[in-house]
Amino acid sequence: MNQRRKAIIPVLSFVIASFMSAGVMAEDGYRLWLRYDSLPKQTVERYRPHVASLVVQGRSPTLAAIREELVAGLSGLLGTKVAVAADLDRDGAIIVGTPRSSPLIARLRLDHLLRALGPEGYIIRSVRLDGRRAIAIASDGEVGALYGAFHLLRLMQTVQPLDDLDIVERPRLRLRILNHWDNLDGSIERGYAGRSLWNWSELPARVDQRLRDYARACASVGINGSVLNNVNADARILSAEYLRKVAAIADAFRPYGVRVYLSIRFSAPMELGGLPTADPLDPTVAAWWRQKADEIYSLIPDFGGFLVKADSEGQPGPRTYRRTHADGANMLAAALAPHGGVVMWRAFVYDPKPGYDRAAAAYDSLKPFDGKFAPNVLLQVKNGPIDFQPREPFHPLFGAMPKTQLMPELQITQEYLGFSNHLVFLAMMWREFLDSDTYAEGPGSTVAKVIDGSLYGQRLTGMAGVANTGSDRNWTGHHFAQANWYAFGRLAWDPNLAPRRIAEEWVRMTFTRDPATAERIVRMMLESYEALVDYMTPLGLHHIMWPGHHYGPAPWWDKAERPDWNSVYYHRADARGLGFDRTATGSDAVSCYNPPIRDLFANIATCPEKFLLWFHHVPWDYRLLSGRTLWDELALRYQRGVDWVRAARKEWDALADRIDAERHAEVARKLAIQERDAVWWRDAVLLYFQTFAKRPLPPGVERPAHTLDFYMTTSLKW
Ligand code: BDP
Repeated sequence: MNQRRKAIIPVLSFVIASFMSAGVMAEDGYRLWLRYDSLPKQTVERYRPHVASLVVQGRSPTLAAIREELVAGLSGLLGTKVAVAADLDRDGAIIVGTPRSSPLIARLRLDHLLRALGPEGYIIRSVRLDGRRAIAIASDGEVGALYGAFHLLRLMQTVQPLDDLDIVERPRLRLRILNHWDNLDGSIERGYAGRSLWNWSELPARVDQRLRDYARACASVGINGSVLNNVNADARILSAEYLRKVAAIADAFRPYGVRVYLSIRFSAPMELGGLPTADPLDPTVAAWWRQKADEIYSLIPDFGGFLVKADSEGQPGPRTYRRTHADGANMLAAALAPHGGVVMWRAFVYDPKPGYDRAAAAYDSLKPFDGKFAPNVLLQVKNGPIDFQPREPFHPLFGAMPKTQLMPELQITQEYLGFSNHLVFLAMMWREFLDSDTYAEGPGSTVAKVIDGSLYGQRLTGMAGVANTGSDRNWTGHHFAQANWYAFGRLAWDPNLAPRRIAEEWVRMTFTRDPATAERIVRMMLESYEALVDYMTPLGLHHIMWPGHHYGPAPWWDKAERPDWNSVYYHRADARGLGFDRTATGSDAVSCYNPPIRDLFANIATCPEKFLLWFHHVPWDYRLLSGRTLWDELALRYQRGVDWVRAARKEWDALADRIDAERHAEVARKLAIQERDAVWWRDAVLLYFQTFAKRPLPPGVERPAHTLDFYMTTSLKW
């Protein structure tokens, strides 16, 4: 090294060190919502008597993780290193553990209550032991204690009081799982935040530190499972070589209570095992899967199970052998059952038949199997009947399979919602879905009650979210997309949570503790979903995006080999009007729903306007609730969406001095793209539908910048 470089290094490290000590950290979003920057002085003074020391008795990887998180969190938030003690030696300790790991917790005699809450539930309570005050975080399981530790940190991060705590929590759903559509080559199907987090070529020798941070983030919101690979699965994931890599990931996740699962390829016995068939009823096939399961569990004793996309979009499945979904799922379930694993069988199946409507396809294929699946099978059903559109009515299967363990699949990654360019808070969409009344057992049979076991008492419950994470430094591409990962975890823990509460927590933990600023950001988030629907697919429009990549509009698309892969199949625009008639005069897919919601949807006068064009072919001059014609209302909705994005940009700009410059600028750049895209959607879609409606744009709607021809030949760039 030359002299000059030698001299520069100490200077540089001094500069970096002083930056760090001044609290100027790179605001690149890496820390997610787990930011432990020091609280205001007054708050610290208020908290200090409650959190003077930390006592985590016992030894285990999870207990070590708890200790580490609380030391980092408390020290950061309070601005001084927290004292770690072996016993309760002063007032104001935090004691954490299970009755087995911690003699102090055992002395609280909470065993009965803790057992009822299960190994993931917890109690946070202000207690007295030997006359000393303490906050106890107690659970029947160490992972539950970890969840409790994150809860306490969240209280502090969001500046909640710590006096007289009495919090009792348990997850409403058992499996709270991220689905990663990651390929073995490191690419991610529908991923918009860089490459896969799993570096298969380095594994198992090297396990990236980032995997631990991923597991921490998951645990902090109660996510307890991760399907590592794409549902369009590569059989090699089950090879001995890859299973060793998977085991290394499982080892990294284990302290945080995150179990690994794998997507399997149904024909793997042929591709990997060299068998002549993958027929689920062939004994050699079943034996191959049993042996494979044994091999997996010998490496990963707490392996979660399989996720299966079969007989869907070209993926192999039981149909080749004239076997049913139940035959396929139950054969796999039998292989996993001795080890306690589960099968998540996807309901995303839609084989074209003459006169068929894709919105009824999965219902028709799967409803007949209600009650036919093995006890360790869950049927994983997308929230809506088509495919993760900006807005869909709930999937009718949620009201039709009382004897099946239904597990919703939500899409956190924004395949159809502007990738990682658009700010949209998805908790609003998920709330609408979970609150939908299926009327399966009369009024009040909401999706939330169907899936959490309260309606039918299923033993196994769960929720899956297609992850939006990747190798980008900020994990999700857009800083605000982190909120959707957060919201998914919170809703999987408690499907009854209000989006406002989730947004408030997240904003305070992530961007600012200033209540007025937080409120402004929260409001933006809460409005963002409806705005996106306005500028993409208002009034029940769906599947009108550019084919393949799905970014930007292409309502004119009619070139795909399958009719139901074309936009024109879904909107059915003609001289008379717009929309898909799914009533008795059309496909009658509405009959998949239970009365009275079926009749409500089927009647154009009572159908909620947000689903109008989903269920009805509506004349251009039909009057909506606003008194305006369909055409005018449609045009004004698109304009309203654009107006919102413009207002959001102004609002964000006005917050410049309240958010760190780095994240502020990055979000501002994304909002500029969002405005460009919203304008583009409005112009392209309205110009195209105008060729049918033959009516002028109503006053208040801006004229498009280009001709229809331009939009039809130009794909929007992301
Ligand atoms: C669609 C995606 C496709 C997925 C498929 C699925 O476009 O990439 O493979 O869903 O869920 O939304 O299987």
